Amino acid sequence: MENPRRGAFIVVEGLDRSGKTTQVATLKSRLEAEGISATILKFPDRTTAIGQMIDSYLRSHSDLDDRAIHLLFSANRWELATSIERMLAAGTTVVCDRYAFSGVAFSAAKGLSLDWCRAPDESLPAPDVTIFLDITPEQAQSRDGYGEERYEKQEVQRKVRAVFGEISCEFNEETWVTIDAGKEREEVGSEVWKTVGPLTSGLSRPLKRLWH
Ligand code: NYM
Repeated sequence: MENPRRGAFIVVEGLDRSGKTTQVATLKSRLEAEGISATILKFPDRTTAIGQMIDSYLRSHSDLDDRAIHLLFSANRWELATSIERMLAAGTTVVCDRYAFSGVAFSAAKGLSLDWCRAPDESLPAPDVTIFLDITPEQAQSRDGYGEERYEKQEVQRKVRAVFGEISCEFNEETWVTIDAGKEREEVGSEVWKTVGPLTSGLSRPLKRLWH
């Protein structure tokens, strides 16, 4: 029988090297320790054919027009939209490492308009909460691995952070939670759990759509 309460859709966003991947993995373990079925998704999903084009672009093995790569990032989310909905309906909590907000922030930081950037993601499943791991570009730069991929430059990250700030204004404090990710990993983890804990009993309200 289908679970009457759906799983929660949780998105974790942030600048490059803000600790998203670590926090997403910690969150999944915590959810499972509580007996909650949880799946991690990561965007870009570099395993699909579209994802491989994105991967090549991010590693600077290929060049693409700014609008073309933006649309590929969005298409990469659309390829997984139906499976996200199915997992949520089956009662699984979906934790997503980056989503459409990264899509808008990184492309708008290049000078594309916010409206143009938002359009291709319109009607994707909307997260129940977005956790923004906030870090300064200076803190990010001091972390391991920084600078390996396209966009990992302070001036780009500064612009991206500013666009994330603009996007956050459209949400209330229940749907967009900013956490200082410059703190110790464990402290960030407990703040993440404070946000996610109340959603773990499942939700009966319907899933919303971007950007409504
Ligand atoms: N990125 C990610 C975008 O430019 N648009 C998007 O829609 C998404 C999901 O790709 N610099 C950028 C942000 C990151 C890079 O990095 C992916 P990572 O380390 O795989 O999260």
